[in-house]
Parts: sequence; C-alpha cells; structure tokens
Amino acid sequence: MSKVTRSCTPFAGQKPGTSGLRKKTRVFMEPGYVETFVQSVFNAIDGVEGKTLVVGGDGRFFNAEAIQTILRVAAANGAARAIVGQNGLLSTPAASNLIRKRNADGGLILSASHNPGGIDEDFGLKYNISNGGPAPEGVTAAIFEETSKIAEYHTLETDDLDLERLGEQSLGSMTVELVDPVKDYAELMRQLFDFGKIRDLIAGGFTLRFDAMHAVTGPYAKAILEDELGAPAGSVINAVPSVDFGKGHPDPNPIWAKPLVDLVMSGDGPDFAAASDGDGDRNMILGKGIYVTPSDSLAVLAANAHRVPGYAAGLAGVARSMPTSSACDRVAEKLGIGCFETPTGWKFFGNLLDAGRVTLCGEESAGTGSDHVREKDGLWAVLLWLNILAERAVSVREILEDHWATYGRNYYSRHDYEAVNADAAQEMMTDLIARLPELAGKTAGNCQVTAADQFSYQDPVDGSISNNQGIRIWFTGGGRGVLRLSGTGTEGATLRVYLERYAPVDGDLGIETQAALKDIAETVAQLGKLTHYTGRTAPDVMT
Ligand code: VG1
Ligand code: CO
Repeated sequence: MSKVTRSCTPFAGQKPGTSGLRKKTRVFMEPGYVETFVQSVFNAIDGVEGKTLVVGGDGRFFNAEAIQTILRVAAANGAARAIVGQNGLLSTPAASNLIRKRNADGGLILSASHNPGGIDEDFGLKYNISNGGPAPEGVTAAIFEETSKIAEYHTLETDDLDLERLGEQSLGSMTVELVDPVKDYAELMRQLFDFGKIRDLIAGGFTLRFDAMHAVTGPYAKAILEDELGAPAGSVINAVPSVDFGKGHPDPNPIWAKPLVDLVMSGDGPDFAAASDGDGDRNMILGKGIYVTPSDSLAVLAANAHRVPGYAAGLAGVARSMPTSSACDRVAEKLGIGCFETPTGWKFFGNLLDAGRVTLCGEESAGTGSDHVREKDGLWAVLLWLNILAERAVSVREILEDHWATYGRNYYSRHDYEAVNADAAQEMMTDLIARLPELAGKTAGNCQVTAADQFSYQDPVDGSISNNQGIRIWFTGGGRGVLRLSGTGTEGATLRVYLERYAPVDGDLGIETQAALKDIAETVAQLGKLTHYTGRTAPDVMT
C-alpha cells in the first residue's frame, strides 16, 4: 500500500447547495471527481490529521464505491479513525447521532436524499460538522472556494475494504470501524420515547404501515417498529434498501408515495401510516382517511411534545423555515416560547439548537427534528406521533381537527415547476424582485397585496447574514405566497411556489386544500408571470 499525491485541476460547479453537493451520478463517477471534492472539504477545515470522521450513505448506486474513495483520501490525509455504517449504510439522522455520540470531528454523508438513484439519476455528498449538523454557510463557502483552486489530492493505492465485516480494520495508518447502522440510533429512540406505551397501543389493535420506499430507513423501521414495538411483520413495506429505490422517487409526499396515500384513504386502511425519504431524514404522516401537511405536523408535535418522556420538561422554543406555514407560530405564542423563522435548509437550525434556544424544528418539505441530533429525522417524527397517539388515545384525524379548532387552520400547499430552463427561471426571479417595491396595494386575480419583500436572515447566535432567501408576498386577510429556486435539483431549475392561507377557529376549517388556495395561487402566478417564464400553465407537482 502506498500513499500517492496526484495533481488535478478543478471541476466546475462543485458548489454545495441547500444540502451538500448534488449532481448526476455520472458526474460523480468521473475520474478524480470525488477525490477532488473530498480533498477540498479537508482543505477547507484545516485538514483531518488525527481526526475522527463518520462516513455513510443512503445506499444508492455508487454509494459503496464512493465510500472506498473517501476512506482512501481520508487515510492519506492522516485521519485517525473512520466510523462507517456496515455496507456503507447510515441514515442521515443516524450519521448525525454517531458524530455526536462518538465525539467525531465531522462526517461525510452520501445521499441525494429524495432525488431518484441510479447511474442516470442523482448522487450527493455532504459534509457535517462536529455538532452532527450540516456545515453552515461559512464552511460550505470555504469548501467551494477550495474546489475552485485545488491542484492536488492525496490518496492510497490499495484494495477495497470489506464493508460488510463489523469491527476494526486498518487502512494505512487509519482505523476503519464498521458499525451496525441501527444500534446506536435505536438506543437514542429508546431514551426519548415511551416504547412500552407504544407497544401497548399496537398490542391493543392499533394498525400502522411504514413505507421505507426501498431506501435507507427499511432496516431501522423493521428493527424498531416490528421487532421492538411489536407491529406485525409486513407493517414496514419496501423495507430493503436498493440502489435505485425500486426505480421510484424516494420522496415521501402524496405524489411519490401515492399507493400509501390510496391505502389510508380506502375504507380498510391502517390507523396510522408514514413514509420516509432516501436518506431517512424526511417524514410523511397520514391517519385513517387523512393526510397531515408537514407544516401542521410540526405544529401538532410542538403542541403535544410535552406528553412524551424526552420532552416532558417542555420546549425551549421552535424554529421553522421561512416557507413553512405559520401554524407552529401560533402554538409557540400560546406556550409563551421563542419562535424563529430561518432560511430553507437544516444548516440554519444548527446554531439555535446548539445554543439551546429551540428544541423542535421543521420544514414544509416533510422535515421535522429536535435537539436529539442536528438533522431532521423521519423515523423520530413517526415515533413522536405514535407516542402522542398512545398518550392521547385518539385518532390522527381527531388530533388534527382538535388542533384546528384550537388554533385555526393554515391551509398550505407547495407547487413545483420542475426542470425549468435555468436562465428563464432566473429572469423570472430578477423581474419579480425588481417589481417588489411597487406591489403593495396592487390587486391581481382576486387578491390584494399588502406587502412584498425578499427574505434575509440574521442568525441570532453568530450574527451571520444570509440574503436572497426567497420572495414573500402577503395578501389582505393574511394569505401569503413565497417563491424561491430549489438548491437541490440537478437538472435546469426547479421553481417552488409556496401558498398559505389562514382560517381562524370560527372560519371555514373544512375546505379542500387546493380549492382554499386557488385565488392565491392564481394571483402569485400572475404576479410572477409564471406561464410567460416557465412555459407552463400549471405546476408539475403539488404537495
Ligand atoms: C429541499 C427542501 C428543503 C430541504 C432540502 C434538503 O431544498 O425544500 O426544505 O431542507 O431539500 O432536504 P430545495 O433547495 O430543493 O428547496 V433532503 O431530505 O434533500 O436532505
Ligand atoms: Co433527505
């Protein structure tokens, strides 16, 4: 085995987005691409000499090969130890937990999350810092800077490691420790939740279905929900991780997890159903005959978390991404706790969690989490729901209707225009931004604009400022439209349009969501000239 230093030239566009670097798999497979990016990460963090790293991914196509490459580069850069999930598997929250529990200096997580996998689909790589959370903007900017000037990387010339064999192996002077991906995570869940109560609930005939979508949470959900909590075999479906996620999108929403939604809407569906995404950090929650929007889920969890052992002391505060509905704000107000509005992406919650300012966080994109790790956590959200259901002994529908009757209802939907021409999407944003100052008072469609701006965020902990985080337009009556371009796509641009309308407790709480938001949707489309710029008269995906 010999250590080698290879000269290289920068690859264009190795720029981390909302959640790490995401590209087509074939781009990641180009010779030297992974090495160059990983070396750039190490250069940006003052090297990894003597450090401990956690490495794992969601098992998609190229996961195992990329891990072998990462381990060689880490070893050649003098890292002391790499803690790796067996067979290269670690869900994102499990990786975050391992970084924290083992006092690692950071981690590399291989995933393109909810994007499809396969040689012609997507791949991703993300660096997490020692708190277990995604690198903040200062670090990702430094990584990008390094990628633009990289001239050489270090690696080893060695055979591949056996990623199946649990325990320690040597790679040059680095120790590689293969760990059971589920064990530490399950232990953490046991500390937070009343497993006995959930077991009793299930033993009493409460039925559930968890769709792992052929992605990484299968083994976690089987071990916890079936083996430990007693859900009958088969309660976890699509439970074996596959490199192409059974050719589907591992995106837990009513479009991509339609069979599960159809099941709960049918007469003989289970009492509770849920799904998670490629890397296990997202969740979708359903009850018999009802879909819980992620924004409502966050609000319900905030209002009920104190019923569960891990949160019995109450919440320090809550945080949500800006496009997420303000349903949780109403809960925070009633509880008298802090409420923060951050830009999209989990990296913006890290400082608030570290500083103890918030306990619960969430995003409209099906992400919910707490201070137990520094990532969103799909299975954790499912267990929190189950524990609350066990405590309250009511149905999901009853919890939701009770919530709306107490706080009012925030009708909410996201409309995505996918694979739009990137230049046209940018022009659309630029055009609308230029017109923002003149929008207030204007009427378009059936709505009148009360205010419009671009969202900027100043981190209350470290004072850092993030500008251009999305366009916000408010309407008479409290409705809101938000427009921003996705930072996780790999093809053209994805325009996200977020729509929200509030109905107070004495208002109409039972309208169909898209009908409730129709006027606002039409108005936002007009104001943004969406048909003109995207060439589409309707969104591709509505969630
Ligand atoms: C999307 C979501 C965002 C989420 C991010 C990563 O980003 O909107 O809320 O944090 O994906 O989630 P964007 O920039 O495409 O809107 V995941 O599950 O990909 O790690
Ligand atoms: Co994800």
